Amino acid sequence: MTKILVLNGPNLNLLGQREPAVYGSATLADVEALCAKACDAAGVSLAFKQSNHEGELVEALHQAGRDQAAGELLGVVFNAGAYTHTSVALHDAIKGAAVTVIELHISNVHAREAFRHHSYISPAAKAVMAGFGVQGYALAIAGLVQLSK
Ligand code: CA2
Repeated sequence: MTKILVLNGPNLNLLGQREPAVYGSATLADVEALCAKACDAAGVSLAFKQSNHEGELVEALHQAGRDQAAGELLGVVFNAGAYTHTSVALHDAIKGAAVTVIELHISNVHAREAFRHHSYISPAAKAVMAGFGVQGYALAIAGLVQLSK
């Protein structure tokens, strides 16, 4: 069975604990459960990771590129958190690993502060989703499966 990696960046481990008006009340464990359900429905398996460290996210993208090249992975649903707006390293990792990435944001970053309007991930991503709340993860999984058909 092919796999999808859902990869989450810094501070997303705090989901459900603060800022419910922006990010909702679901925890990261709730997000993992909804991703598992979406993957089950699509007939793919789920790998789910979160890291607060840029280098660990780079390593995860490199491994995802190797897994995709081996035919074991469809791609990555990636919420890079605040590194979205700062990280040339993550941009380069996606390009360098030649991995299919769906960029995902829980909130509509374009309706928020100006510093959230620029993404280093978008030019390297296959598709971009923002503003659907945590249900966006399920939509992105379904979209990634569609793209791979
Ligand atoms: O909307 C998104 O998914 C973001 O990627 C979330 C990032 C933010 O920096 C991006 O601009 C948009 C922040 C994730 C931190 O999440 C928290 C959740 C609860 C409490 C504090 C932070």
